[in-house]
Amino acid sequence: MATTWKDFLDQTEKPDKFDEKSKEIIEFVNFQLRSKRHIVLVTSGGTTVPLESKTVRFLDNFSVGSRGALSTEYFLKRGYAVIFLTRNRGLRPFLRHVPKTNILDLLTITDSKDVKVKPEYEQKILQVLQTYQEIKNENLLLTVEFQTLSDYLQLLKACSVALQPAGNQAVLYLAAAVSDFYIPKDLMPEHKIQSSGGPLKLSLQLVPKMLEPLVKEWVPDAFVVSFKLETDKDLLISKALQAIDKYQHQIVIANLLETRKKEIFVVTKETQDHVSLSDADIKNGKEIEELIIDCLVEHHHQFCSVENV
Ligand code: 9Z3
Repeated sequence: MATTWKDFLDQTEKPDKFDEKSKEIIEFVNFQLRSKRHIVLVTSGGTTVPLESKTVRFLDNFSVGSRGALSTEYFLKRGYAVIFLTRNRGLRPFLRHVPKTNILDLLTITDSKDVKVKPEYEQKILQVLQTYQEIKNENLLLTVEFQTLSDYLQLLKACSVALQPAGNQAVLYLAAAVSDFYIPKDLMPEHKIQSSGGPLKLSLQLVPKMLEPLVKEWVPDAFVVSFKLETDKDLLISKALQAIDKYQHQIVIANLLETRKKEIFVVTKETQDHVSLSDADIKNGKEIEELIIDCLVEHHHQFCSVENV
């Protein structure tokens, strides 16, 4: 059973194509460093926790990856390059603006048997595609996928270590909803759990906190933003402050499950800022991630200027 982060990472398998993905991440970071860009790692979506080695069943959580996908777009708008570490079926930046979830509903076949976007969607698709292609042509967005908790943590370490040379130009924006519990390999059944065994009792172990090595060892000079999610508003700020105190990173964004799309708190050691959308903002389609990123970019610039004095 893993009690430290090192044991956890040693005892869990690396995700598929890990070496290939790590190489891609390093190359992407080096490219951005040569172009003198700020780089942000955005983590997004929920991690799964397998119940069997040959996995039929797993535990999952509510996160759909909106926070990560929307924030990625606003970071790109502010000139940051983004490594988007996302759950494989999570919401994607840009794609989220495409009006239909089934791509086939967007298309039509012409008399000459060509495939075309239906006229009513042309304008919208053109707009989204133009922005997306500009981002891709300038190599500003790298998408890396995970599914399980261990995939996520192995890739989080790979991304963090790759960002080390970026020093204080790197931002880590840890919005993924990461499980606190897991079943270690040595306690996990190999095959599908049989219902003939009667009601299922699960015993889950605690996942070692990765924010600690991330801040202290993997990217010690970076600007680190973690998220604190609660359902009880009386716990929210105190838990955010505890996290800052324990891990000594720069910012915790505190949010409640039910109100996360319209209000958050930006918590630092010294300050607590309430950031929220007004009714008029909501009516006009404004997104809270735009306000979050504006606020963080300001904090990051200040962090870089203090560090560079
Ligand atoms: C968040 O709090 C994110 O804002 C949400 C976004 C997951 C609520 P959606 O993906 O939701 O847009 O549907 N992320 C962090 C959640 C988390 O696991 N935090 C840990 C904790 O609260 C600390 S790292 O203890």
